[in-house]
Amino acid sequence: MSGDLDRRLAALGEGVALARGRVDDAAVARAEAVVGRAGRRLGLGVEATVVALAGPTGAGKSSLFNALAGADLVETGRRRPMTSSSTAAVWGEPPDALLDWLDVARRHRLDGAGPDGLVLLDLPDFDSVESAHREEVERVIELADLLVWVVDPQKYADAAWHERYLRPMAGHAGVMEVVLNQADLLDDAGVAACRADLERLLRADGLRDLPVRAVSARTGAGLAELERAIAARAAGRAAAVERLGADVRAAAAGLDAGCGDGRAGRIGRAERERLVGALAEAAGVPAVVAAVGRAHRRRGALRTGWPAARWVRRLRPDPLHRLRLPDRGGEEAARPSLPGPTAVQRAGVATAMRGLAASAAGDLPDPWPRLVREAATRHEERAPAALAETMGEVDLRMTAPLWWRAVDALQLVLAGVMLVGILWLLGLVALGWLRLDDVVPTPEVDGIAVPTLLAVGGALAGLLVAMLAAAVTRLGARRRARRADRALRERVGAVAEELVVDPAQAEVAAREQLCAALATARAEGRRARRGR
Ligand SMILES: Nc1nc2c(ncn2[C@@H]2O[C@H](COP(=O)(O)OP(=O)(O)OP(=O)(O)O)[C@@H](O)[C@H]2O)c(=O)[nH]1
Ligand SMILES: [Mg+2]
Repeated sequence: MSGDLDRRLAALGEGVALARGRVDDAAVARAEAVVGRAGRRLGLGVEATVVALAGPTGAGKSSLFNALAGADLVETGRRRPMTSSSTAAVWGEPPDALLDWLDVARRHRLDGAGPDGLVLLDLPDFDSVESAHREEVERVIELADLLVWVVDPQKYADAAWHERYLRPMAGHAGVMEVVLNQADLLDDAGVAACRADLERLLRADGLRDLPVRAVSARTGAGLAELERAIAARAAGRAAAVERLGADVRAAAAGLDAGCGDGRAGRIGRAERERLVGALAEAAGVPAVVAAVGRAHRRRGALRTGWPAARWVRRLRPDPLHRLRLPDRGGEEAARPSLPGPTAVQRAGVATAMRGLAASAAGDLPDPWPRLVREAATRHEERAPAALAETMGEVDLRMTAPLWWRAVDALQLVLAGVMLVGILWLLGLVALGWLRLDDVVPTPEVDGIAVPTLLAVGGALAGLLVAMLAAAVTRLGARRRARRADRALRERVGAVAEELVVDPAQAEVAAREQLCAALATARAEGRRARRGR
């Protein structure tokens, strides 16, 4: 039985860890206290049974305590309040450590026959003018294995008792006894009416199946039954486990945040793509892609363009270098200088993140839609800039195509041809000036002078080759831009997965784990199995 409790306690501990920051802090603290307290109590041995007599002042707790102990151990009387600190009556040999844990200074060891390992506690009143009394009562009723509430015909309807103690412990009916003392003051009909009324009030408090025992500490009526009931609990050696079980169930119920109904949704392709698109825009992917295309065209022109006009291209900087993006990417890449996201782009990212979170949360109940959204949008502010910073790590594969080299060589040859033609023509001009042009005949082809042919032909051929190469380079630039776009978006996708999708899904998974842990802690699994 305690093995089962161990399992439930472990589940509650897991639930506490999962609930922290997600569920109401006070409930988490309460559950954590239960885990700690239960660990201590189990460590002290469940063989002993701690029974506390609690109730309003003058109900007769101390009188009942003495009657059950069979000796006048504590003072009783008309002074209100009478008892100011707790007293223990101890039967058999409960561990000293347990008594130390209960922190009850006054202890009486009883030699007479009685349930072995029973610790009976007389408490001060809970409705005292003395706040110290109330604190002591609250401290001890957390620790006791069985709570015996002692009331009298005047005080059984006390609002403080019902509201402050009974209602919050509605799940603890199994570890409580309710005693209507001073029954000798009423006739039989009065006792019956009182009991019926109190039982009705208890039901209204949520404490079902909790019978009221009418007793009289003065005449001894009903005491034997009460004694037997307490002895039976002590002999069963299950009171501690039952009490802790009730505590664990109540604590688990306190942590239960929307475990009842509703199903999580699924993050579809469309939401992912919308997010990647929005992040890519905000991180400046289109600017990089455009720069890739332009850089390729510029570099192609520098290698394959008409040599005489290449210098014009050199005047403008390389578009990729201007963004401080490396050609091949790498971890050590410098921070690119991309423009930050615009307000519209930021809004786009926020909307996409929220949309994705809503899909992930599906129709989960509160507080999960909010928790999933918070998880998905945790990096909303930082994500675009963080992404932009890593753009340099993406390999843009900006290698020069081999054919550029061949065209470059061809252009050099053609430029050489043109140059030879020009020099030749200049030579002819010089000869003409020296009037030596008739000495050296100028060769001709189809009536056109060879030097002219060389100069003009070389120039025209160079221009033609440059134009053809530019057309092919343009196609290449388009392909490279597409490729870069894919690579960059892949990176954006990975980051989106890491910063948005995974946290959102982790939140949904946390709910599943929390709800499973709480179901185990509440022993619902066991009940369900039994029901099958
Ligand atoms: N008639 C009658 N009087 C009782 C009974 N039990 C206790 N009394 C009297 O009620 C008064 C209060 O009894 P206590 O036992 O001191 O009450 P208590 O609940 O311990 O009170 P506090 O210590 O102040 O919380 C005493 O005068 C008792 O003699 C009973 O069953 N019948
Ligand atoms: Mg008393």
